[in-house]
Amino acid sequence: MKTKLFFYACLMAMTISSCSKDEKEGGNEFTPTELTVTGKVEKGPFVSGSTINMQPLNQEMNAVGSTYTSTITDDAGSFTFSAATFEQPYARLSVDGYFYNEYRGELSKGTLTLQGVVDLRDKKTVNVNLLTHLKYQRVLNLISGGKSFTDANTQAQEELFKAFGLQKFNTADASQFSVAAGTDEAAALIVFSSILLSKRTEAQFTEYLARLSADFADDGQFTETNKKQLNDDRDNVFDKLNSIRQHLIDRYKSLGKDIQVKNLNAYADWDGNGTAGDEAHDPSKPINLSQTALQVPVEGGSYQITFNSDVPLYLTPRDYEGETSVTVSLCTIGDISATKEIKDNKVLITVAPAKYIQMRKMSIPLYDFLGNKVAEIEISQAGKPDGEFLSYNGIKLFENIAQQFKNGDYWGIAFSVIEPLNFFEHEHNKEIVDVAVYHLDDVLRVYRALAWVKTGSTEVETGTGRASSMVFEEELKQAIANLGNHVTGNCETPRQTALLSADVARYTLAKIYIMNSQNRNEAINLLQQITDSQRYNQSRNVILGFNGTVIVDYNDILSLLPQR
Ligand SMILES: [Ca+2]
Ligand SMILES: [Ca+2]
Repeated sequence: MKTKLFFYACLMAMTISSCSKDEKEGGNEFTPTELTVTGKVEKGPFVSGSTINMQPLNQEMNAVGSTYTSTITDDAGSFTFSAATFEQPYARLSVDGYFYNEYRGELSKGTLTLQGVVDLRDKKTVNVNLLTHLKYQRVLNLISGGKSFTDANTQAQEELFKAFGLQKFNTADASQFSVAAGTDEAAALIVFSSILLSKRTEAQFTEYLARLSADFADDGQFTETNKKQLNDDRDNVFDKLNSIRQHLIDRYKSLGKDIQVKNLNAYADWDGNGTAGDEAHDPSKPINLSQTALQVPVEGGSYQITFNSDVPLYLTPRDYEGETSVTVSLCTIGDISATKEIKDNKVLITVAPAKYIQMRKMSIPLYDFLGNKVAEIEISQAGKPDGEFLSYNGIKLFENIAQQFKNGDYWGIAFSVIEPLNFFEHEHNKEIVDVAVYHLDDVLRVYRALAWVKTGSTEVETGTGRASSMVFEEELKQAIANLGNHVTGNCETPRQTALLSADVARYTLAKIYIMNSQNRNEAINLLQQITDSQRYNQSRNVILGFNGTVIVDYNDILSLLPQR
């Protein structure tokens, strides 16, 4: 299990209002100007009292003049720098404080420093966030290499966005991204920040940011080691996105602000192909399969299904943790045995010969990279009439029943079926198909009732108390309806013991009527159904037996019927 620990970054949104009188946007000339810089820490991580520094810079990004210091003055993270005169339009902003840890839903235990370098001529909202922080050193390096602030800032951003597959956001400067804005950019920033924070402690996070900043600063790229770490971070964050999103919404709500946050799935390069957000299937572009259902014969076969899809498809969902096999205690319920692979927009399926007695069905879901099920192929395979159906437990149970009948241990049978019957009742509710293999629940109920008949008692234990054996009437009627009309005869295998004939249920119910002096006519009727079936005669007289021990004999039935 991945740890639940998660940190969210401190993100500052700083609006900068300027009273500059003589700006030349985009140019290098700048008239010394008095500016009032007001800002806002959006996320409330920088609680009241956290420090904000603003250092004026020259074109070479060297500090000029003294540093201005301010503090966060409210829970919303607002701050103001009183009016000051700037010789150049550049400033480094740095904030030091506690931040909201979204994974834990509490404030961080340690502080964090974030920086950004800004062009104060930009009248738009200027935010300092993890994006601006990570590109900060790179911008400085490029400027010291001779680039203008604008060129350096543009290049550093393009390099950084490329590293995270965020190229489509190139046109908007990261300093305009705002986590609370409800936009695509906000979502991208949230996911980006989440990936960097991942499950780190504050100390680890600070160290990691320093490492990444230094790596990115030299050439606008991350080393293979850091790339791998970032990929691991990305993978770690994937299944936390919903909680991250909710934590953000809740956090802002507690601060009195309702924010919108987009579904975060589309804002990281989950499949590592260089583009974020191209992993999810677009439902408006239907996926066409050449076939959506296969009817496979007993002997199996190989099939090829072609598809076209807007995104690559996968046979297993993301974070797949192996087969979840349904284990059923008495029946072997194997899925259809099939191998499958996807190759060149084709699903190749090879189905093995059927092993099981019953018709089997399975579906092969197809997923996009994010694990959304986007299509499905249904497969059904005919059952093998003499195929397997008992599990090890099933074999043991029916071996035991046969042995107990042989030994005359009828009480033992009556009680040994209680647990498996409870199990079946449970499984019935879940609609697991095993009982339908051969209505093994009905089979067990017939054996239970027959065992009580064999004890000679009309007062029985039902598992919930004592009752008349008439209590078995309804379930025996159900068994007569459900079980096959064939000869069970002398059972030599657990399989034969399990495939009980409805005739045994008819006999058992008739005996119960007779023993309880009830429904005499119906008893006769049931017994006559057995004799009229022509399934038995004087030489084929075993209706039920176990390895030579006869339990129900045709002659027993004849003796119960009135002489014609
Ligand atoms: Ca590097
Ligand atoms: Ca991608």
